[in-house]
This record gives sequence, structure tokens and C-alpha cells, in this order.
Amino acid sequence: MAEQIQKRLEQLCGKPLRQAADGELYAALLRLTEERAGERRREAQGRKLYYLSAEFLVGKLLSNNLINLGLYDAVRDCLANAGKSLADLEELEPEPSLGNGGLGRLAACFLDSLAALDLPGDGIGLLYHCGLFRQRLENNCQREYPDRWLSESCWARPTDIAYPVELGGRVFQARLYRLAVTGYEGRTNCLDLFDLDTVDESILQDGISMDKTRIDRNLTLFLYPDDSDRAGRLLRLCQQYLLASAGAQLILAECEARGCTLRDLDRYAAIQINDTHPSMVIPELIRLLGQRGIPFQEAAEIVTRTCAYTNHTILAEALETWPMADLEQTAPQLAPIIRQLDGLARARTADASLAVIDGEDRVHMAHMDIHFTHSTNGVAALHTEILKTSELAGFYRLYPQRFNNKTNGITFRRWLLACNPRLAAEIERLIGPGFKKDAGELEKLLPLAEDAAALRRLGRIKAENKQALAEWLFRRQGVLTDPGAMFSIQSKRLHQYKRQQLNLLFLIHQYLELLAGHGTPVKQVYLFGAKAAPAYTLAKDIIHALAAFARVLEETPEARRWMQVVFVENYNVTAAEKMIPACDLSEQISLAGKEASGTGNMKFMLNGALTLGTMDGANVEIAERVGPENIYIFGQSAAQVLKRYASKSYCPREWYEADPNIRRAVDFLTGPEMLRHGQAESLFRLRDDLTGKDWFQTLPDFNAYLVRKRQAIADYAARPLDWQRRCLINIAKAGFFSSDRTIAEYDRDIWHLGGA
Ligand code: 26Q
Repeated sequence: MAEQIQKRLEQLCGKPLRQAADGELYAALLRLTEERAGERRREAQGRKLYYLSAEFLVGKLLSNNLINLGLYDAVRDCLANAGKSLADLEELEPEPSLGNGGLGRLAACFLDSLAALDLPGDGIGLLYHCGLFRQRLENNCQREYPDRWLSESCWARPTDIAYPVELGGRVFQARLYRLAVTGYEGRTNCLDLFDLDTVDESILQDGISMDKTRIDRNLTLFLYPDDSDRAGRLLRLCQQYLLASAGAQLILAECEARGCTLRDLDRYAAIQINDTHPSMVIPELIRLLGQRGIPFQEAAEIVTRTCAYTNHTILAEALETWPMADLEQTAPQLAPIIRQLDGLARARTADASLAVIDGEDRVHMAHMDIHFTHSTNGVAALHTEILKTSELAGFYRLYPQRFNNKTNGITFRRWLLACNPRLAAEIERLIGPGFKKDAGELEKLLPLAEDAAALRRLGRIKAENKQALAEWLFRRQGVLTDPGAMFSIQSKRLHQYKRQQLNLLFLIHQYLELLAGHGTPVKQVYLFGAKAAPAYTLAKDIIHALAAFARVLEETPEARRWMQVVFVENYNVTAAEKMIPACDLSEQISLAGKEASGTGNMKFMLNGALTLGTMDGANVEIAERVGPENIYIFGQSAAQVLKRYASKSYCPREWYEADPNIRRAVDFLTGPEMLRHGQAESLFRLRDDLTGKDWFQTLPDFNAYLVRKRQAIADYAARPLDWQRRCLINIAKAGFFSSDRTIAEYDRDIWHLGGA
């Protein structure tokens, strides 16, 4: 291995290994990895998948690629011999944060599994110059800064392939950049990202604002975290069309090069539309087929056979609609096609609520997807049921055979082997290496649930991971945490439906109980990681309240001995990889029926944490697999939640007035301790929302949460070995949540990749 690395160093800087700087070594390893990855490329035979997504949250790539190529151990040891550390090199790598959260991370896990399963499948997306904003807390408030991740030593390579894309009557060249996607003991696929040559980073102004009117210079500057103003929305629409049009041209070019006549497109390509963000690929493909002489009706049928759609949300307000006027402005060439599609859809059903264009001339992207693809899937069993019976019931009646469920999964290579090497090595020692390829083999751990020595080792590994997290937190943001404490983590995007505010109310309650002399059996460290969309005021208020409360705790010695709150700034994939292996209690407390699936829940389970959660998303399937004694479930069911909404009877003020615990915790938000560290306007707004609106029913679940969480803390303190036993059962049962299983199901039911 030393020779291999040395050879690349010669080419790059002419220095011997020992004298090379970390940056030079990193560049050498990048080159070595790319060459090795290149050797595993294979021409697609038969049907190839194109996974179209506005987001790919891939995370750092060096370690992951080394693991997948089977080079990790050799490289680590070789560097160590030369007095270098692979961990230090990893620190140099900027994280490509090309996603908001779960949806983007899922796309990255899927690419990993496709390549590991040796399936032909590329991702198509956009090369944002800045990923999701970098978050800092200033005066306990979130501030956003640009995340410029592109650098010399970046994995995306420009190609000489470019396609013309017409936006608002002007033609732009969309250039293709390629990243290698390595599969564990598998093939190499591609992540294809488009960018405009004309984009100009120098127009970035203060913070993350910029001139939104010059699309030639700023189209791919940012991944958009929100759609709060009109200029921003139009830019987002332009991005979507760029993705759809360049993606469609790439797919057609590749298929034609392999002999496709376009009428047989579905024998060469399967296109998966990741949520509605790439939906314009449907009319765009029809337009391009039209240019090649295929009549509208036939083109619509070809596209329907080729494309499939995944829905990731139940929140009605999150379903994308675009005013036809905006479309006329950005992609006028699509407008007549979308109107024709609306005509086709209206001919299939008398129900106007299922139309593509509504009475106010707005295009419903999800409706277009369901009418003009052959498959619509939800991302967890409960989510798919809700789509069929409520949110999309009309569509389900029209196309029952099109609806199917594909419960999400995560790649075990990144979320166990790479992020938790201690646990991975222990599992391998216990049951052999087979689980890396076949996650179902984790069940072989089950008999060890009765092995006290094995359980104690599991406890020690968790303790070491907590120690490592504590050191990382200290280096990163200067906070000291006690690794001897119980670690509870809630890390995910900040949204009211995910209910970080419920966790906060519990923490306030426990704090007040401590001050009143009611103890808790073990010290707890509460870690939060969450970004709020910059224009989402209440989400930012919740961050503010959490950070302010952390300060209140710090200055109260009676409470500080027993509990600590840490807001981990700039939560991203890299932070997740440090936090998840160190977790005891995984907080998955969304309002039942609102979280489509969740995937963090799976990562925590796999790393030996117990879940405290509602019967929501994939929590339901986790509970089913581990059994009620190995998970802490609380709160209303999705059906009860729906009933409360339907009856329009929910009045948070009644709950606030009737329950002294709730009243005391809610009032504390605007009490003198909080006001010392927080801003009155923000804290009052949060309190008023909780007592006046509370759309996500925090208060009705408060007591159930309190009881279950106390139970979890008591169990952890009283029976540590039994806790580890239950963690082991969670690990053993996590195999189902491997994205290898998810991808195998997509392939079996929707894609049918490969073949002749
Ligand atoms: C839309 C319009 C304008 C600007 C931004 C957006 C936008 C961007 C990102 C809308 C939605 C998203 C991301 C959604 C998402 O991450 N959904 C999550 O998907 C996961 C994978 O299926 C699920 O596990 C989560 O439950 C779901 O919330």
C-alpha cells in the first residue's frame, strides 16, 4: 500500500510519505481511490436506474470509499507506520451537505446500496456551490452562513458533457460533473450533478442572502432550505427545471447510445422521482420525445411506463404546487404539455380534486406524478396506509395497483462499519463478517442476550463512544460533558411536528422537580442537533429556547449535577456519525401520523440505543420487530390524532389550564430565568403558540411522554445489564432496516434492473 500511495504522491508533489503534508496525502488518497473505483465501472446491461433527486446528502467520502473498496485497513495502517493518521486526513475533508435532511440522506444511502448490490443505477442531481447553510448560535439564536464546500480536492469531476437548458427564453449550458459511487465489494456507479459554467460565487453577500434575479450567475449557488419569498421560489423552480431537463437529456442520450429507439425507453431506463422536486422530468421527457417525432399520447404512455414516484410527506402544506404563471415564466415550453396532461387526467376521472391543474391555475406536482408514473410509493408502512386511506385516497381508488410501500433503510457500511468501528469489530468477533453483506445475519446476536460478559462489553463500547463524543464536543464547541451520564439525543431537522418543544417541556419539568427536591436516579446529558429553515420563525424560537434553557441549567448548581443540555451546532452527517454511536436513548417523538418514516430512528437502533417514541413512521415497524419490552412507546395513535383534528375540538388552553405540570413548564418559558438568557419576543411567541394553537398537539402527549421517559431513566439506572440486553436485541433486529433490503424491494417490485 505504501508504494501505491507513494506513487500518487510523486505525481502530485514529489514528496516522500513521511514528509507529505496532510493536504497532499489527502489528494493522493483521493486519486488512488478514484483510480480503484474506476476499475469497477461496468457498462449497464438491460434496464438501468436513474434516481432523480434535488438532494444527495452524501457526507464525507474518503473513509466510506476506502471501506467499500476494501482498502481502509491497509491505508490506515500504512499511514500509521509513517506517523500519520487517517482520522486527521478525514478532518480536512469538507462535507458535501447537498441535502436538507432525511430525503437527501436516503438518496445517498440508496446509491450506496445499489452499487453494493451490483445493480446499475446512477443518481442525477445538482451541484450546489453551497450546501445547506452552516449554522452558528449567536446569543442563543441560529445564524446562517454559507457553506462553501467546493475545493480543489473535491470528488466531483467536470466532464465535457453539457446540455442546453432553456430558462425563461434564454439558453444555458448545463455541465455534467461526476462523482464515483463505490459499492461495498460491488460495482462503481455514478452520481451525476449538473451546474452552469456561469455561476459566480462572488455575488454571495452577507450571510446567505444574494441577488436572486440573475439566474445565470446564481442558479446553483445554494441548496434552498425554504421557499419563503417569491424571488426565491422562482429560483427554486428554475433549479427544478434545470435538474429535470438536463437529467432527461442525459438519460435519453445514454439510452440512445445503447441502442434504444425511444419507443422502448422503459427497457433501458427506470426513472425514480424522489418526491416532487424533479417532477418536471415528466413533461420534459414528453417534450423531448415529441421533438423526436413521438406523438403526445404515445409519449405520455412511454413516460408512464418508465417513471415511478416516491412520496415523502404527509403534511398537506408541504405538497408542492406551482402557479401556472410561474411555470409560463420559467419553462414556457412545458406549459402546453402540462395542460394536455391535465386534459388526459380529467378524462380519467370526474373528481376535480384529482386534476393536475386546479381551479386557481396551480399545478399539483404530486398529482401529475401519480397520473403519469406506474408506481407511487410511501416510505414506511403507516405512511403508505395513510396515503391510501386519507391523503391520496381518491388516487388510490383510481389506481389501486400503483400504490405500494417501500419502508426506508440506511446503509450499514456508513452507519455501523464506518461510524462505529468498535461495535462493528465486536459484532464481527461474535458472529463473523457475514452481516456486512447480509444484514439479516445480525439476528445471530440474539442468543448472546443471555451472555453477561458480552453485554458488559457492549456497555464498555458505549462508554468509549461517549468518551470520544465528549472529546469531540469539547474540541468543536468547547463544552464539557460527563461521559458517565445517560445520553439522550434528539437530532433531526427542526420542525414543530417533530416536537423538539415536547422534549424541552419535559426538561423544564424535570429541572423544576429537581429544584423542588425530587431527585432523578442518574445524571442525563441531553444532546440536540437541528437546523431550522431560515424563514421558519417558530422553529428558530424553539432553538432559541433550547439554547437559553441550556444556559439556565449551567448556572443552577443543584440541577447541573443531574442534567445538562447541549445544543450541537451545525448538525450534519459528520456530526451524526459522532453522536449516534454514543447514544443511550433515541428520541423519536413526532406527532403520530406526521413523520413519513424517519431514518435517524434506524441509525440509533443499529448503534445500540433504545427508542423513546410515538407510533409514527418507521417507529411502528421498529416496535413490531423488537417487541414492546425493548422500546418505550408513548402518546396518541395516528388514528386518535386524526380524530382530534377532525372534531376541531382541540383547545390547548384547556390542557394548559387543567394540568398544573403543563402550566408550570409552559410558564417557565417566559419566566425570569429564561428571560435572562433569551429574547422576550421569541419566547413569548413560542409560549403563545403552545397555549393558543399547538397545531402538533404537544400538550395532549405531555403526560404520557413524562411517564415513559421517567421509566426509561429509572430502568437505565436500576438495571444497566438489562438495558444492554435490550440494546443488543435492538441491534440484532435492525437488519430489516438496511437500505440493501429497501433497494432489493424497489428492484423486485418497480425497477427490474439489469437483464437483457
Ligand atoms: C420544497 C420546496 C421549496 C424548498 C424546499 C422544499 C423541500 C426541501 C426538502 C421540501 C422537502 C424537503 C425534504 C423532505 C424530507 O427530508 N422528508 C423526509 O424524508 C425522509 C426520507 O423518506 C423521511 O424519513 C422523513 O420522515 C421525511 O420527513
